[in-house]
Amino acid sequence: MRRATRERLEAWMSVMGTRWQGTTALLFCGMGFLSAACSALSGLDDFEIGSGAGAGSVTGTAGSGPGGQGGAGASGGNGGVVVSSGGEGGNGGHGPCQPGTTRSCYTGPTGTEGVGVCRVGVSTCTDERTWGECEGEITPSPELIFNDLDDDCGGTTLVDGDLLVRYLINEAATGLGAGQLFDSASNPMNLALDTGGAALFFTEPSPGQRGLRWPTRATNAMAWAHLTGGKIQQRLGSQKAATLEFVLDVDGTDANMTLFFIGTDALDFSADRLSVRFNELEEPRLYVNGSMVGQLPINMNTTGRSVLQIAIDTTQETASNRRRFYLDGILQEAKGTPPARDTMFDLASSVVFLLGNAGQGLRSPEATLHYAAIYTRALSSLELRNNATALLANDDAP
Ligand SMILES: [Ca+2]
Ligand SMILES: [Ca+2]
Ligand SMILES: [Ca+2]
Repeated sequence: MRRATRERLEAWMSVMGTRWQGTTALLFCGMGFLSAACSALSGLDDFEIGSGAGAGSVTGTAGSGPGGQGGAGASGGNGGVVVSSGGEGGNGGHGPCQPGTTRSCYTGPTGTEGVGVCRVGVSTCTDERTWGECEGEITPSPELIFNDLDDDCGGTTLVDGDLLVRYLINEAATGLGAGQLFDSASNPMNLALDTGGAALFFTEPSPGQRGLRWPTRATNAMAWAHLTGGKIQQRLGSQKAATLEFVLDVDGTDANMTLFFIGTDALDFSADRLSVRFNELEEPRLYVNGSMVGQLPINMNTTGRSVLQIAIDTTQETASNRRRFYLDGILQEAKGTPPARDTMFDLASSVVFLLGNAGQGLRSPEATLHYAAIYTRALSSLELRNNATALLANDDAP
């Protein structure tokens, strides 16, 4: 590659009637032409250019790219002699190295090293002056193992990949605490607390089980945020799959009392685009684009603190698989007509996201919400069971 570049440049210069000379070439480079070729020339003879090397120049610094920074500060000399001093290549690069030397390395996604089970490894410089395999590293693996370890290295023993929002609801043991719910997913969307006249407060019935308590039914207390342009609209809008995950303890609901609401009008529960609300039998129902598409035929007033998970994937051929309801990690037979195949979440005009509800008739349930999360895909049964096991043990720091 390097040879070919040089040959091409020599041929071009020959055509131009110019004898190849380093100085000329470097001046030429200094004019900013053919920067990639110049970068290659600046590394003549002594150095391999990193696979991610970018533009260089006679006075410039090394190219940077996916291969990290491979320094190549160059000074021109007569007769085409180019003296370069190269820096050490970054992670993933193939810059020059001193045979036998070692460095730490990591090939997993940025930000996962040192998190959970993930560890950096060691790479040794080979006789060919390139960095060898990264030995001993541990990179993320699917979070499927019921082992109390963070296998996918996202910070919890839960599935951390494809997470959209996660509210651990551990901000305080009592009272109102920070006054908001913090989203622990990336690019956080925190929720403001509207107490609806003090009808909302933090509680901690047991260690590791902090939650937000609605002490009476039919209030307008809620945690909420504007959606417009935010990550929920961006990553869930027009998609066909998601997982909704809650830890909750329901004490009383009336028809249409709302646990979870994404919709166009906070004051109207029927303006929902994606929501979970209860029927008069205290059974949770899933609504997509304003239609009821699934119902868990279990009175949640009888189940105590529970993990409720709803996995949605409208691409599934089998209708019942387009929404799966799980209670404490166990798949349940659901009622209601599943969504039509390939239904997409219509969030184009959605404006608010609520936990609890300020809607018609003041429709927050009497309940404690310990945890809420959204994923951007339908988690597998194994993943849901893994999460439920962890959340039942601790919904504050799973
Ligand atoms: Ca694990
Ligand atoms: Ca994890
Ligand atoms: Ca909690």
